[in-house]
Amino acid sequence: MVIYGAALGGTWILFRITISPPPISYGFGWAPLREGGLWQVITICALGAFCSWALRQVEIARKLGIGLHLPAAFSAAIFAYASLVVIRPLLLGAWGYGFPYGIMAHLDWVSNVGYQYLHFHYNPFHMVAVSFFFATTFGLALHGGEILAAANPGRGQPLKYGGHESVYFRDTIAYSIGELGIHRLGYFLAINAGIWSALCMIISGPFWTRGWPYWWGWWLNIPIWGPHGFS
Ligand code: UQ2
Repeated sequence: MVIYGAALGGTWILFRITISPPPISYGFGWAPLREGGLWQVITICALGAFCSWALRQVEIARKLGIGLHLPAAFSAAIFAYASLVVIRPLLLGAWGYGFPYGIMAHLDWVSNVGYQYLHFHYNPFHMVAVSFFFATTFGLALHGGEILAAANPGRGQPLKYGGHESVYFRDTIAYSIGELGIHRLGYFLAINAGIWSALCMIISGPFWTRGWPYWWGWWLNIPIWGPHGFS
């Protein structure tokens, strides 16, 4: 269907191929295939595939007698996708609010929606999401570096392990979160990155329609600044 949609689109330049959702005027109705109908079918198939995949992960985890952490984490990613193409469009009144499928097209959508709210970095939930993304990459860099360091002690030297890893961090920053702890932390940080990303989009439009910088008016208007405030 993606290739069919690309064939209808008038370009085979990879970066320009676009499969757009229906115009807003279709509301929640079905659109003809070439006017967003393909996007609707592709979205249903994508969500069906992602959810089936999550259920398959549950099946395999149960077979192996292990926890359901992996499908639980994957569900955060599905939630982030669904928030853009189902939840937010449902709250706004039309499938046309979903993002278009295409390399430049989806980037343009992100840029346009960002400027619609003047400065998206003032969205407090976006701030939280970005902080979680940064913390995730920081944590994985620390953990990946630590594991590779312990696994590569130098030619002829014995392999190092958990004890050395904890001591390394106690010596450098006076704290080690532990072998299991770093994985719990990574799991927490990564899932929260997805969840807060989804939430920062769901609140943009359905619950806040002005520019995000104006949201911070509450801070300028609190009475501790005196009777005149910042105005
Ligand atoms: C750690 C530990 C590991 C690790 C890492 C740490 C032995 C092999 C990376 C250190 C992690 C810390 C101090 C938490 C950093 C905080 C954030 C928010 C990224 O202690 O135990 O196991 O890999």
